[in-house]
Amino acid sequence: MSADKMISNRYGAEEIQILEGLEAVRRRPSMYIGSTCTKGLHHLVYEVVDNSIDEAMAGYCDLIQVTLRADGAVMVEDNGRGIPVDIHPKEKISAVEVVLTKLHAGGKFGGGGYKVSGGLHGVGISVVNALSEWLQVEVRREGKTYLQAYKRGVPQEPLKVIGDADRSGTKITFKPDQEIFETCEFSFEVLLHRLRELAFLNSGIRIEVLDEKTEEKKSFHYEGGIRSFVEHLNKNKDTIHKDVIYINKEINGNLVEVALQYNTAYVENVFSFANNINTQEGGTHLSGFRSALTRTLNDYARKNNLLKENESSLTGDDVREGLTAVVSVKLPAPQFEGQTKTKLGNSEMKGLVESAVNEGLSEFLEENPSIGRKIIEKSIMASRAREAARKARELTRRKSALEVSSLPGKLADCTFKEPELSELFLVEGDSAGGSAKQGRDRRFQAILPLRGKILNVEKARLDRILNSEEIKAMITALGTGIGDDFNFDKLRYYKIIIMTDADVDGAHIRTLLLTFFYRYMTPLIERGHIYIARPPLYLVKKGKQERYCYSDQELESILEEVGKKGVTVQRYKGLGEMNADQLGETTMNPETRTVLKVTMEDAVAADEVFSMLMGEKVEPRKEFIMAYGKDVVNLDI
Ligand code: 0RA
Repeated sequence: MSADKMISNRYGAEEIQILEGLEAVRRRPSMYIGSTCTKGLHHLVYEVVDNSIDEAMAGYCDLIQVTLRADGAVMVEDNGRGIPVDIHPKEKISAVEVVLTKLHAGGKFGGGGYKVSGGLHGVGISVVNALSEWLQVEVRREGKTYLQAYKRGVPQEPLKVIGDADRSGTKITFKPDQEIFETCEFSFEVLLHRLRELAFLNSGIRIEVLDEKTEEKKSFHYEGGIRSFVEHLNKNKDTIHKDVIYINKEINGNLVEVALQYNTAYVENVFSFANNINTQEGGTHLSGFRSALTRTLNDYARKNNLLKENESSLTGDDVREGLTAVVSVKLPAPQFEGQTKTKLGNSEMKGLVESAVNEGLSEFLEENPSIGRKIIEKSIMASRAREAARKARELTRRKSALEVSSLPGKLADCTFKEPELSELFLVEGDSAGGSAKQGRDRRFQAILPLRGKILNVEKARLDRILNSEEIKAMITALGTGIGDDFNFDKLRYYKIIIMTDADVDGAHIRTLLLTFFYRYMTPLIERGHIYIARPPLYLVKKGKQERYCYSDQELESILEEVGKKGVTVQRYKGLGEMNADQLGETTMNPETRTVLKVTMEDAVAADEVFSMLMGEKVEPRKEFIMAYGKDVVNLDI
C-alpha cells in the first residue's frame, strides 16, 4: 500500500502530521543524525541502543543484544519492560507506533530517570524508522508478543498480537535505507568500541554483540564499571599505584562517579561523560573534578609537609600529569552546550562533583598514605619540569625577539600571508624537502623539511620536547604555541600536510607527528587542519602511457584495464625517487593530488591507539603492528 493511500484510509490529521515529520527527517537527515556518511549510519544503532540503556538506567533491563545480520540489517534486543502497547487516547494509535513515528516522542511516556534519549543522540527511534528501508518492532509485555512492521517510517498495519510471551522486552530490527546513506556497511570494530564504553559506564548490564557474517562474538559486562574503564585505559601503561581510586555519591537524584589512577607517563587522560554521552568539550562536571583534584592534593601535601611552606602550590597541570580518569555523572535534565553539543552546562554539577571528589579523595589519601606520597612526589616532579620548560621557553622567546626573522631557517615559506590560502608541507628528509621546494607553487605552499626521527612525545616531558630542534622549528613555523598557550588565531597555515615515505619509517614519523599534534595542538586536529599527503605507490608504463597508482587495489585494476603485455611497473619506496615535477604533480598540486584529512571521531579511541603505539610497554605495540601490518596508522584517529 502506498503512503498516500494509507493516509486516506486510516489516518486523520494527526497522522498526516506524523508522516510529514518523518518526511522532513528523510529530506534533511543530517539535521537529525549529523551526517549520512558512516558516522550517521552508526548513529542509528546508538539511537536504538540508547533507548535500551535508558531502560537499564531506570533499573528494568540488564541485557542488551546487538546483532549485525548477514542481510545488512541490525537487531537490537533488550529485556526491559517493553514499549507500552496501549492505545494512545489522543492519537488513537498504539504507544509503540507513537514512539516509532513521532519525533521526540520517547520522553513523553514513563518520565523520570536519567535519559540519554533527549540528550545528544536523543532524536528518538522515529528517526531511525524514517531512515530505514524497513523496520520491525517486536514487544513482549504482560504475557503477549506484539509485532509491527514499517517501510521508510510508514506502518504497514497496526500493532498486532502474534503470540504469548513468558518474559518482557523489546526487539527492534532495521535495515538502513540505501537511498539515504552513502554507505550501509557497519563496522563491527566501531560498534564494539561504543558498546564496550556503554558497558563500562553502566556497571552490571551485559551487552552482547554478534556479527553474523564473520560469526565474531563479544560480550561486555563490567561489575567494576568505570573502575574497569580506567584499568582498561591504563592497560598498556605502568601505573604508580595498584588499585583504582573510586568515588561514588548520590546527591538529590544526581549520580556522581569518578575513577582515577596515575601512571608513569606524562600525559593527561581524563574523559568525562554525562548520561553516557562523551562530553568532549567538558563542562561543569569536569571543572568541578579538576578544581577538587588540585585543591585536595595541595591540602594533603601541605598538611603532611610534603610541600614546604616556601614552595609554591601544585598547579592543575602538575597534578594531572600521568593521570587517567573517568568522570561520569547522571542527572535528570542534562543541558548540552557548545559547538558540538558535548559540553555539560548544568551549573549545579560543578559544586556537586567538587564536593564529592574533595570528600572522597581526601578520605582515600588519609587511608592510603603511601599512595598519597607517591602521587604528590610525581606532581612535584612535574612542577619542577614545568618550571624548567618555562625558563627554556622564555630564553628562546627573548632570543628570537633579537633576531631579524624569528622563522626557522629550514622553512621555505610561501609568498601569501593569508593563513586561509596557505599550506605547510612537513616533509620527511632534506632531499625530498629539496624536491618539494622545486615542485611546489611557492605562492601558497611552504615547505619544512624534517630530518631524522622526531622525538617521541609520549615518552618525553615537555622540557625535553622543547629542546628538540625539529619540534621547535615546527612550532615556530605554525605560530600558534602549544598546550595551554595554544592560540588558534596565530595559525599561519590552514592546511598542514604531512608528507612521508611510503615505508615503515615514514609511517613511524607520521605517527610521531600525529601524536605530537594530538597531545599539544589538539584543536588543529579537532578543527580539521591536519592532512596526510598520498604520494603514489606505483608508476605503470605502457608505451607512452603513464599512470600513477595510489594503492594496491588501484594497481590491480589498472593492470587489468591495460593488460599486462609490455607493461612496466615502477614501485616508489620513497619520495626521493620522484623528481620535483613528478612530486609536485602527483602529491602537491591541489588540482591533481589527493590528501587525507585527519579527524578525531573519538578521543578515547585515539588515546588508546597513541598510548599503545608510542607508550612505555613494548609488548602490546608488537602485537598491534603484527596484527595490522602496514595499516598501523588509522586515519580516523
Ligand atoms: C516508553 C515507556 C516505557 C518504556 C519504553 C518507552 C521503552 C522503550 C524502548 C525502546 C527500546 N527498548 C525500550 N524499552 C522500553 C515505560 C513502560 C512502563 O511504564 O512499563
